[in-house]
Amino acid sequence: MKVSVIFPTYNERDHIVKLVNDTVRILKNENLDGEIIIVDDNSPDNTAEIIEKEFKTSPVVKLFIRKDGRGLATAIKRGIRESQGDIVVIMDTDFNHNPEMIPLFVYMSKHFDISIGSRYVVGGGMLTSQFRYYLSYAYNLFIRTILVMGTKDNLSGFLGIKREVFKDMDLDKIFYGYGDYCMRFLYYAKKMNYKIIEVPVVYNLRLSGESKTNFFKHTVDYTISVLKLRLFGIK
Ligand SMILES: Nc1nc2c(ncn2[C@@H]2O[C@H](COP(=O)(O)OP(=O)(O)OP(=O)(O)O)[C@@H](O)[C@H]2O)c(=O)[nH]1
Ligand SMILES: [Mg+2]
Repeated sequence: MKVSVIFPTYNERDHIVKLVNDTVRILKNENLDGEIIIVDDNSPDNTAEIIEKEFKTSPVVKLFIRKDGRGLATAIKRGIRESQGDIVVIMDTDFNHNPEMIPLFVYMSKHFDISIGSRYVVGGGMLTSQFRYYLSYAYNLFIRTILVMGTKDNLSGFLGIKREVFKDMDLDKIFYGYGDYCMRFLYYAKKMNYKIIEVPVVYNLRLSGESKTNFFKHTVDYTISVLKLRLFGIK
């Protein structure tokens, strides 16, 4: 069984080498055959150059640089298309998501089609301020209610997915925008009756660098996405 770990990067120069090395070590310790797919949007801080220099000879690290446009969800889509693993793991590249959880996602794939790294089930949480935690909890409650989702963390962004889930999926209709791809993906998966589990994860603080999330703009965009999904489904 092969695992593809997808890392979308934009200005993550100070911790990307550590993240890749940690991930390679974690996969090796668990005897997991894996590949690391990095999709960088030509980051002005030279993230791609650093990766190229450090992992030029690595057989498992594959770097793709996009020079025409930017975007988190389309970077992940490119990563999925370039990947070959039986299980695809999607995660942030700033240590918000702990790579030590990857083997658990792989284990879960024996029983489930999709694992969500969830902040809102027992054992999960966020090391951010209480304010941010409750704000994101309340917003996720809104999504869950409007879309009638069984799952609690529909904006997780930390996912383990069996390849066959992508088989009949039109990636272009789901992987656009920013973190809202996650709710579209889970909405689709629910409609298709895939087996989903929420695994508790703790959302850590980013290790260094700056956030690319514009909370006001993204909340407006996500709300439009929720309403569109509710009214029209995946179109
Ligand atoms: N390729 C690519 N990656 C992106 C883009 N925007 C964000 N990312 C990556 O998406 C992930 C999430 O972005 P962050 O800036 O960490 O957003 P956040 O996690 O909401 O904010 P923090 O909690 O402050 O880290 C990170 O791994 C980013 O490098 C983009 O336009 N292109
Ligand atoms: Mg982050």
